[in-house]
Amino acid sequence: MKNIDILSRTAQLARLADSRVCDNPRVGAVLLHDGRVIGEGYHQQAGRAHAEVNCLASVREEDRELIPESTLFVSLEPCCIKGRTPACTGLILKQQIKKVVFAQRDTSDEVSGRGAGILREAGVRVKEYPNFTPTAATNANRFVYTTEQRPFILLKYAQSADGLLRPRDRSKKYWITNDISRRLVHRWRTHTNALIIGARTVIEDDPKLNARLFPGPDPRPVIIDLRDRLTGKEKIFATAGHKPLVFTGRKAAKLKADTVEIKEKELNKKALKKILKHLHDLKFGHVTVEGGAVILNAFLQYGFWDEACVFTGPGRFGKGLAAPQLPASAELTDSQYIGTDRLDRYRHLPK
Ligand code: AOF
Ligand code: ZN
Repeated sequence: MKNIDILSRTAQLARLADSRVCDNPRVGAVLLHDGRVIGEGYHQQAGRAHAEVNCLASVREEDRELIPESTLFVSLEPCCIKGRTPACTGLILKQQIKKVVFAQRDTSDEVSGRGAGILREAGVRVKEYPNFTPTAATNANRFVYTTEQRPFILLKYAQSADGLLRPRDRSKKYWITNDISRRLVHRWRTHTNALIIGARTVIEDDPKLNARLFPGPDPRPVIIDLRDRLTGKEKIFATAGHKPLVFTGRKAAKLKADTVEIKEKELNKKALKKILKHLHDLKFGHVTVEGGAVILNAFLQYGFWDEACVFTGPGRFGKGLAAPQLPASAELTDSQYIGTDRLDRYRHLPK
């Protein structure tokens, strides 16, 4: 069996983790003995066991004596610090594992390269695959969180076949995407720490913003209301899984929400930076921006985004509000049909 095949499995395991990993990366681990997988695990929640710990704990009693003769595969460099949990390098040495294969290095300052160094110094054979793409994707939120000091930002919106976000006649009820696409969006919601939307979208669409169509944790609703439009009677204050967080211009807002005052009345670069800093400090590793157009365009204009998922439905509106235009720095990575909807995924190319 090739090393990259097992690393692919670690990436699959990593992807099982939902938003409870918060600011931590999603990590998967596999223990291989003589071509046979004897253990598997992934990191499920910040503050709880790391992937390596869960992987070793999964080994059956009769296989435990094989642990020192096995190779441990991890999607990320094993940590070497006592953070919220003990160092994985300590566990690897204690279990006398002699071979470790991992993909990318951890970008946390205290770990980067040091985890691998500690293992090598102790005589462990370590092989790294820094260019392995499936794990680069699962580590991306941690990379952005540590290097940019902000959460990983996913932009998500749906447009009509003629490129509009909504019809001109706002009184009409409309759906752009089908049931399966909507369920997929709810699954994504279990993988993100916050859903960011503008006050205008809250008032006009009155959304619930939870993950009701898929089992898993709800994201925190984050509303940008720099011009103080919310009244507090909107559905979101009663139905969301979590207390909303509102970035507002007023001093003492009477909303059933946590409020953070932002002095800028425009969603300019300074205001966005303050908002992102606050979300970083809340240990949100991944956030999703769902609209409307003003909010999406602001994140695009200032380059605060990492991935975009764009649904295009089969219907046409004729006249209405134009969907955002993605810049030349957006690279199409995947395109697929979900029934009659098309889903295009883009990544923001690094500068
Ligand atoms: C690993 N395996 O499964 C994960 C790692 O606060 P803690 O204890 O969760 O430690 C945080 C550090 O561990 C930080 O460097 C983060 O990137 C890394 N996450 N490391 O060996 C794992 N989730
Ligand atoms: Zn660890």
